[in-house]
Amino acid sequence: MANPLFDALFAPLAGRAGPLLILPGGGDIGGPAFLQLVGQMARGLQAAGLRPGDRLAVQVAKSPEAFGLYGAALAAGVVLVPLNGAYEPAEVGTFVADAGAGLLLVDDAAAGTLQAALPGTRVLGVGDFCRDAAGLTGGFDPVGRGTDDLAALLYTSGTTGRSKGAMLSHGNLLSNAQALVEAWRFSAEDVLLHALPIFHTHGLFVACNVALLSGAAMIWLPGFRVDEVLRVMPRATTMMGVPTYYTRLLADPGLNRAATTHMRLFISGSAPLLADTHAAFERLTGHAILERYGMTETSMNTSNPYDGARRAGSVGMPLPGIAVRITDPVSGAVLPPGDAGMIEVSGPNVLQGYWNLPDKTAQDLRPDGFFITGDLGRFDQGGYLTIVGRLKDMVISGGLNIYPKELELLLDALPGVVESAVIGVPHPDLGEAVVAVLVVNRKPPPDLAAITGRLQGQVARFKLPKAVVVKADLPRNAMGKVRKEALRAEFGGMFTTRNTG
Ligand code: MLC
Ligand code: AMP
Repeated sequence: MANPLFDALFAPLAGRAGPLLILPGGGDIGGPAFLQLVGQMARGLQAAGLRPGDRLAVQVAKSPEAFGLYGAALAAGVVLVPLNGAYEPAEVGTFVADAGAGLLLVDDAAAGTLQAALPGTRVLGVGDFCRDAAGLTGGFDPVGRGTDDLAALLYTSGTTGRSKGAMLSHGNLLSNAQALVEAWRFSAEDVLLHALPIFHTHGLFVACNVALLSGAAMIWLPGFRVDEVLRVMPRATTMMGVPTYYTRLLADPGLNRAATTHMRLFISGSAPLLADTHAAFERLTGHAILERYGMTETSMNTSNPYDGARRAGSVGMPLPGIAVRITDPVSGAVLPPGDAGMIEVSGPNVLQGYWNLPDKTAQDLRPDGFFITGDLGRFDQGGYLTIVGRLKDMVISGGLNIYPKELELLLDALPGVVESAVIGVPHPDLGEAVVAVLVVNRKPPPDLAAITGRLQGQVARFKLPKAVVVKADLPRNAMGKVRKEALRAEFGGMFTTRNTG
């Protein structure tokens, strides 16, 4: 029976001669062995009672098994809900409940804590799950799926503080992988240095899908450590990363032309790559980083060209089969090249909608199929898109999105806090860092040093403010809305001027 993503990405592993995963400690996992693992885990999902269309939530550290669960979910027709390992149990609980997940797989060490925190959810340690699955007998035939069937539900928080599950179909993910393999010239000769986490679009769908579809191998690092990345780079041909990866590499004396001679392509995305970073990387290594633009809801939308100028500060042109237009954020009228406005995207990559949120879906997806990204951009006459800002109130820190509203709701509830505004300010390592601006009650004022601690346990640690400052009141416009741009102007230099001044 047909199963579009499984057939395109995983089934060909049966005939793969070379390695699929190259492990940093030594040893490889070949295609047939990995496919066998995927089949076992698919049987395990069925044995656990999951049926096609059911949701499987996964909060598991990056490992071959964690990756195998993606293939297993596809084979069993189950919708994968990958979760950031940094999420606290309360956050995990929100996602699992919203998705109606029939099973939550977690690291073995976390199973007890999570089961206690989420009594209504079935929680299993991934090690136990794999052991049980390995004991099951019989083969596994992938269940039939159609192009419009859901493959994954990826949660993004929202500007209202409420999380939204982006429904991604087989057709969404497959079409994007095909476009990227073509645009970036991936082939079975490639070895992708994979240091990204696999609970987001970038590490899972961009990186893994492209490698699987093209037959490329992946050097499978558990995370991004500069020394480790430089150690394995001579075996790689390509790397994908968020801008922080490139600024950290640049800060290391080990990055030079010799270290990158074996590489044919460096790709950056998920956050703006500073033109300075692009230029410094090219000066030092001779490689022009290829910047692309995408998001959870749409996978990748635009890319700088493989051949032709990779322009610093631009995210390139629409990928094959994808249309991008710029509209007036108020009237929705389509704007001509040169004008800045809302970036809207349509194509086979655009999500099916938000899980259980028909109103939000209708708000973000126009009747003609264009998705309103919340990003502001401008096309130049040559067809290159530049992102000039964001209309959505969101901070991107080290490639991870943080929604101010979620933190503001928690901060406002703290004793002594009258109101708060959370902003992102430039940060040399993370691109943007979260700063909490508070208006406090003077009797008695809260202990600022303890504020961040008060949020611990409620939200993932990467979301915690890197600084907390106090103001007598918050600047507001005539409508009463907090003028965050004024706060960003006031506090914008707090991390970047320290080293230069
Ligand atoms: C970790 N920390 C962060 C952080 N990552 N703080 C802010 N922003 C981040 N991104 C904090 C931790 O909470 C911890 O704090 C401390 O830093 C050290 O944690 P760590 O895990 O050792 O950090 P490190 O390994 O250095 O991680 C930084 C990073 C990582 C940049 C390598 O965040 C990363 O891999 N980012 C990539 C995210 C990504 O894949 N994004 C793609 C999304 S998809 P404490 O207080 O506990 O000590 C998408 C669509 C698209 O956006 O277009 O691709
Ligand atoms: P996410 O919701 O995690 O998928 O994040 C998607 C958002 O990341 C986009 O809407 C953009 O705001 C941002 N983004 C992704 N790639 C780039 C890029 N190359 N330059 C600037 N912003 C980017």
